[in-house]
Amino acid sequence: MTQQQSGSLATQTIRHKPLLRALKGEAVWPPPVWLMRQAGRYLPEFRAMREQADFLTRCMTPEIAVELTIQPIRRYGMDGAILFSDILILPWAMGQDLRFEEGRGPVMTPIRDEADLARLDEGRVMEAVSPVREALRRLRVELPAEITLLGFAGSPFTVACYMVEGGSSRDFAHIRAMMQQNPALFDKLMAMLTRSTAEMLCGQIEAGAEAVMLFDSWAGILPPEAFRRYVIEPTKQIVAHIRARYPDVPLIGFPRLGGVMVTEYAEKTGINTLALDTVADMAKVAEMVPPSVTLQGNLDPMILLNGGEALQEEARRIRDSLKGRPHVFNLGHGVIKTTPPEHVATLVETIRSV
Ligand code: 1CP
Repeated sequence: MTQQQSGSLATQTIRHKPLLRALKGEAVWPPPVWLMRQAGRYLPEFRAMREQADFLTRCMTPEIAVELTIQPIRRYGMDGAILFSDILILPWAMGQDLRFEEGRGPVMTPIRDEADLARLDEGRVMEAVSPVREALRRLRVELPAEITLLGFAGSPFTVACYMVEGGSSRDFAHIRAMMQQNPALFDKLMAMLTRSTAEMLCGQIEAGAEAVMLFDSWAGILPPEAFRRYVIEPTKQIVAHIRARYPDVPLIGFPRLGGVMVTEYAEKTGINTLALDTVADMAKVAEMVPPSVTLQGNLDPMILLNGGEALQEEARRIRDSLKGRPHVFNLGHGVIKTTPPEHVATLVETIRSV
């Protein structure tokens, strides 16, 4: 299908897609809802599939990735389906090894010097992620028309954190050292990630993603100047690259724990939607960013886990505080794996009963 054709198809169906409308800047009421990590271990049907294949196999087998993407939609009918995949698929596609260990999370051989960097190959990315595009193509066929299909990637800085640390980290000692002691090497890695992230996201859009999200989960560890250089600047480049090819596809940015820097991020990067973490006062941020920017967020995942009256009250408070403003209801971070599944049903019902 050409871009022209998919564009006109999108205009025909957009009326029925509340999430896509909100991401494009319309104040839809009640706000559409989806949740970060809505596919995950809190769902018994997800745990059942988990025994069949390891994490990478699940991401790279279209049948499985499609099923895991659809599971939460089947149960709760969220307005958005986020592709089941991971931000670390990109470094894996470049040739860095990756495995997920129980209790430890992702484990990779770290990138620390020129020789490590030279072993990575941007040229293999598109071929390596072709099963992801196949999953998106199948999802566009299988999902009900009113549900918006979301693609995603990690932002270059957050992906670089995992690549340089070799997995999760508490103090990010190695990446901080590289930024200060070998900025030329770090810049090279960031440039490589910026290019390939933009390309990979264009590939996801071409395969059927109707909007894409950039997860910058560790943006908040940087001081302001570094935040401008390693978070705002690469995001701006990725947005420009995608927008030149797909001007109508909305882009969501999530500069987690970015504090007051999020307003500058919203103004300078060109993203359509600013996703906010739990600590952000959504109504205050709404006063500080242009009214055309949609806000996404930001219920505390702990409140969802604990449930009860407090869950309904807090969900309504956030929803009502943004009435009249383009808003997508979400959490401030991912669903916690011990969350009772019925709390998610309560949340979706609460948001929709007005
Ligand atoms: O089977 C399992 O238990 C593996 C757990 C798991 C899952 C379900 C991982 C490993 N990744 C995922 C899926 C995933 N990851 C999605 C799928 C769609 C959905 O949201 O339902 C998405 C969007 C991500 C994004 C992701 N992966 C982020 C950004 C968002 C965030 O949580 O901050 C990050 C940082 C990762 C890295 C990662 N992958 C997996 C783990 C356990 C981690 C985090 C490690 C850490 O805390 O440092």
